[in-house]
Amino acid sequence: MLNIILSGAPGSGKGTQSDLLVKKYGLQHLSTGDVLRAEIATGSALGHQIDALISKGNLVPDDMMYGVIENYIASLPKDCKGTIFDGYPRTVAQAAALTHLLKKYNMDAIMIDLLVDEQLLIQRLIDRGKMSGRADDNLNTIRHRIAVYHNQTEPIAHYYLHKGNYFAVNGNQTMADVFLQIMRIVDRESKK
Ligand code: B4P
Repeated sequence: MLNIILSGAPGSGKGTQSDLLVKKYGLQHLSTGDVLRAEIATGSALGHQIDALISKGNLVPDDMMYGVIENYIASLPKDCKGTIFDGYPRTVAQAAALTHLLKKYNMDAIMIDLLVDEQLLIQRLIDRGKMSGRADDNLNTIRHRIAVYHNQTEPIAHYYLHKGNYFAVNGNQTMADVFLQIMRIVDRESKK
């Protein structure tokens, strides 16, 4: 079993590469962004709280995310080939929580970090915003999300580097070329 944390700045291609990984390797896929947007769509009180944070480009609190991940891991099928954690963890506290939860089931995860130049991130998200209508895909919010990423998410690279589970990928290339790099890592690591 191989669990993969797909990390990177907003617009780095986490969702895009997750879809390719699911098709190629038959892995489960948890996108915390999708889970949060689904809660917003229900119109619940919790959804309103989440919307207020996401639409300004802020992260949802760690304790709120913990419940989502705990329930997800507990509900994984016994014959699961592994999970792609797309956009989780986004803070060092979330990384420590994930290690703890996976350990309960004798599991671990590798981190694949999609590294993309800032100008390209901004361009991709502005382009996506024209189609998706996502409230957080506008220039001011994108800039704030990138700042939040540098402050809160980037430090998790050191956490996984220290654990010996960190792999960087050049995410500036085409979707297919980024996927080739990821496949090389997954094929090698899944044999260990
Ligand atoms: P997410 O839904 O995770 O999304 P994202 O970071 O905006 O984008 P992603 O990296 O998936 O980019 P995509 O593939 O779509 O997060 C949204 C928000 O939810 C966060 O800001 C936060 O508020 C909240 N949240 C989520 N998880 C959380 C957590 N754990 N804790 C707290 N809060 C949390 O790619 C973007 C665009 O680029 C697409 O249009 C795609 O087609 C294009 N693209 C991708 N790869 C490309 C390539 N190689 N070349 C050209 N274009 C490419």
